[in-house]
Amino acid sequence: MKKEVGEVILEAVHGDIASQPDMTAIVNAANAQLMPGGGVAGAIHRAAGPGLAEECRPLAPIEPGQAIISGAHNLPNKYVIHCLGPVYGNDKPENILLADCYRNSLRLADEKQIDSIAFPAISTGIFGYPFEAATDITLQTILEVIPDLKYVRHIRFVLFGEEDFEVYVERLRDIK
Ligand code: AR6
Repeated sequence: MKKEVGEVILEAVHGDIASQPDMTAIVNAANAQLMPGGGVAGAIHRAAGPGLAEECRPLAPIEPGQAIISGAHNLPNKYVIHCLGPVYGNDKPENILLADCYRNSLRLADEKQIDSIAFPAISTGIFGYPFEAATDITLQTILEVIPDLKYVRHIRFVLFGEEDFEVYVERLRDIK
């Protein structure tokens, strides 16, 4: 499912964030220590190999809402942007911190002249953010940032669950 917004293509796919070979950058739903974990972080570090954790170690810890960039090691991409989402019910205000994740990741990508970037649904797994509320914040933030982007022209959302994918399809369809 693709939607054009100005000069940018928004796309939702059902799949694995670590298997997006046509994207210049992928985003990691990281932990503060930037170490391998479960979910997205586990999949990314497994596919990247131990060099990714080694490169990230001196950049940790990061704060909720912050984004940093590294190489992609054995992944088929050029960069990984690591973002720490808020833990729902704990890191507050969680809607602002989640919006910061997407805003800071996109700004960093644009600074690096990255043309294409794939996001997972940050904070909606182990960190417990309700999926539909997180999706609304994500898309609202991205629509706010799009007019400022000079290089990013393709933003993909990679959803692991079929139902999660359907939520994105519906929300993208609703964008005027
Ligand atoms: N590709 C795309 N999406 C995925 C994948 C995958 N391979 N695996 C899970 N998801 P999570 P968080 C979905 O838990 O909530 C880690 O252990 C998943 O269904 O990866 O930000 C870190 O080390 C959910 O919708 O990230 C942190 O400690 C979404 O991706 C903590 O979990 C995010 O799930 C971060 O928690």
